[in-house]
Amino acid sequence: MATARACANIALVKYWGKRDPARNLPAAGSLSLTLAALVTETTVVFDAAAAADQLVLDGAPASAGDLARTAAILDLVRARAKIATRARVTSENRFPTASGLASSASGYAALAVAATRAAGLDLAPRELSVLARRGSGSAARSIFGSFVRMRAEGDAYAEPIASPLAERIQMVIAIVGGGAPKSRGSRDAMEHCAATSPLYAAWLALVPRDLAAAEAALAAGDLDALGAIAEANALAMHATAMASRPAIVYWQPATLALLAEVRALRARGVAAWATIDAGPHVKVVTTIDAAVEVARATQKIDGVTNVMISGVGGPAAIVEAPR
Ligand code: 2P0
Repeated sequence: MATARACANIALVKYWGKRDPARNLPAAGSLSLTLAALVTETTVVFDAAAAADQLVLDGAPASAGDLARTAAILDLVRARAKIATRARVTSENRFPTASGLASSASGYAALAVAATRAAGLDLAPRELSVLARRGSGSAARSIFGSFVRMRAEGDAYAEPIASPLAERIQMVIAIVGGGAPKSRGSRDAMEHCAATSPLYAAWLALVPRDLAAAEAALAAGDLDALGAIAEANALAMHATAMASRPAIVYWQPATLALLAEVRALRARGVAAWATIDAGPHVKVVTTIDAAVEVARATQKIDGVTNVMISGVGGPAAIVEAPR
């Protein structure tokens, strides 16, 4: 058995589209920040007495879909370790309650680390990243801490990027509630965009340019440049989704109000740039110095139900059992 912990991540240059859905290979690269406040802890026990794989998520038996996706990762681990034993998996999201945030990135990263160790394997981080990617594209990035780039080529793995900005960047996460219908899952939405959005080709052409500019900003320690790219890239992803037929619109009124608030903060000289994933919530790139002011400003917006401040998270790791 083994237990592992992994942090979620938020993309600054988004992953939106696959070149091979069967092997879950992304159509383009992406770039993210791993967040300390959003942690998943997963335990895997290979149990000779178990007749089938089992998954308990946040204390309750998982859906058939989640179990099948987890069993697919366990199958890859078993093939590599040359074992046939079934596993009992328990996974807990240590996210603030009702955060409304997806946990597949931290979840599959923690699963990859715990399952390989429990099977007696000792994989390099890059191999763990490839394995986590089979569960969820964004999970490949959660193997690493701080700033991470995902490579689309070949086996599609992630790797860390050093930047002086890791010392001062923070993220404010504004959760938009208000009884909105559940967002369309990103896996299905990406496929729909690729098939129907007239902007999808332009999106794929844009990503390498945004990646190059974001990496230059990270190397130079230029938060203004990084923030501007992150906000523009997220808006381009959402424009692509909105142009799909029928449209995919993740935004709620509070999402737009948050975008306006972030622009107003910036106009006052506050370091703040918005990014939005496959849902209505807004994540604000900011600094340690400005985070509390940004959090206060976003908390006042109608429809915002919860606000968190997160620092930079570390890599996925085994949790050693107390002796
Ligand atoms: C991202 N998202 O880069 C983008 C931006 C959502 C919006 O990665 O199908 O759950 O499991 O590989 O990783 C969410 O997609 O997709 C995602 P799959 P995943 O963070």
